[in-house]
Amino acid sequence: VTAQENGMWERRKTLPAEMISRNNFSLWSILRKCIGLELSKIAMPVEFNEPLSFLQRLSEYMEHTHLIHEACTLSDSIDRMQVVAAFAVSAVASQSDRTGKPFNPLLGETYELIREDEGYRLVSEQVSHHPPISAFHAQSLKHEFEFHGSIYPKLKLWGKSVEAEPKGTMTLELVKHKETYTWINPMCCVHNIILGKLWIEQYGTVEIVNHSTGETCVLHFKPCGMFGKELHKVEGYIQDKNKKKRRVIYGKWTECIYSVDPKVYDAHKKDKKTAADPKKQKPGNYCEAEEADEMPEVLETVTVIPGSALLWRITPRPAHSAQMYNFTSFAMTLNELEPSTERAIAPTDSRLRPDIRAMENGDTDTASTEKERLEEKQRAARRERSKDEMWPTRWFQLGTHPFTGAEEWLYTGGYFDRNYTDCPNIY
Ligand code: CLR
Repeated sequence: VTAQENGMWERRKTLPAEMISRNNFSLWSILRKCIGLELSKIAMPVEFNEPLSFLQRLSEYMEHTHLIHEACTLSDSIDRMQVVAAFAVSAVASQSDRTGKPFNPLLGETYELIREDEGYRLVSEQVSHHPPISAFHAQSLKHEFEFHGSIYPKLKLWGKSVEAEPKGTMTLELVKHKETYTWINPMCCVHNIILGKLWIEQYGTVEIVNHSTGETCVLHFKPCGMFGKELHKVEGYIQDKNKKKRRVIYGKWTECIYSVDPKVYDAHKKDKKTAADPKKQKPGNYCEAEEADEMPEVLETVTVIPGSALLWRITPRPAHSAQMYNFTSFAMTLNELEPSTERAIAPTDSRLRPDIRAMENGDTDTASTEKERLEEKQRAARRERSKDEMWPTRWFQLGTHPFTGAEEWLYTGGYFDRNYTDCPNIY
């Protein structure tokens, strides 16, 4: 008896079609004409896309929600912080090797994600077109946590690479502990847009603040550096409100995250320093300007310091991932339309976008014409609105973040009441 016959429905494990090779397209021939332009305004052939909307790609922050549930069960706030730190790292882990460009969401587009098995539901909305801003709000089904924020991906073309700064604050509230944590995600860089193989790097300092206790966690996402030694590494520490270091956090955002006592960490470092021979380092990946910046070979996995606790380990990608935009199993499911009839999604949901659907089915021509049609429809609607008329967002409103004091898109509620009569017609 299959799951279907059993009345049980299983999420799909694969996409309907394999991806189409990009070999015939030179990215640089398109981008060279666009130096200095804002990348979000550049019309790229659909061959460079992946069959997801940016709203769906952002939902991938939720893949490791079990960590939030785990944090909720811990009674010590430092213990909670270390699991929240693991969650913050895990949230960007699916970005590795994901060099497909998600579809720009249309203004007013929404995306919902209900995961009863993981105990949460999420809704997101494209609240601004220029600049592009996506707001999301996730809540646990049992009111244990809320996780929300907005992202304005600010893109810069830097010669051989595209740098994306994810502007926007992530806020995690643990209801039972009356705690609010905030942080800003690391930078994301796509290398080798002129020649060579595209690859993704994330770097920068992420500071997680527990506003209720004053405890912080500083995480350094290391740039790969000249010898590739630091590739994908994340290192940092948790300190209490008196600035005393309480835990060292280390690992790789592509693999795993550990926590260890600072004294144990320092002792281990000292031992290693006397043992290491600097002459053994090979200058492997120093590049001339006209060469590609190959991704350094992953030399070693994370060296575990005895006494460390494993906080998180990545879920391996499925075998067919390479033919499917390097999607994780989680990403494979995001554009699936659930057969259940009682779940009437909003008419603005990303799953109903015909261009993304066509691309998912391997029909690039339809994807391309539909994408153009939708974008033209959006421009026509723009012209209809008078100049000073603000776009009426439906589920989020601009307000003040109660902890950071900054301007923030806040969920106004009610999406799951499923009254969609006044939703805009964007498809
Ligand atoms: C990374 C995780 C951050 C939020 C974020 C913002 C911008 C995104 C980036 C993520 C992933 C990579 C991204 C980028 C915008 C454009 C870029 C999707 C999700 C793609 C890969 C650029 C492709 C274009 C090239 C083919 C030129 O928290």
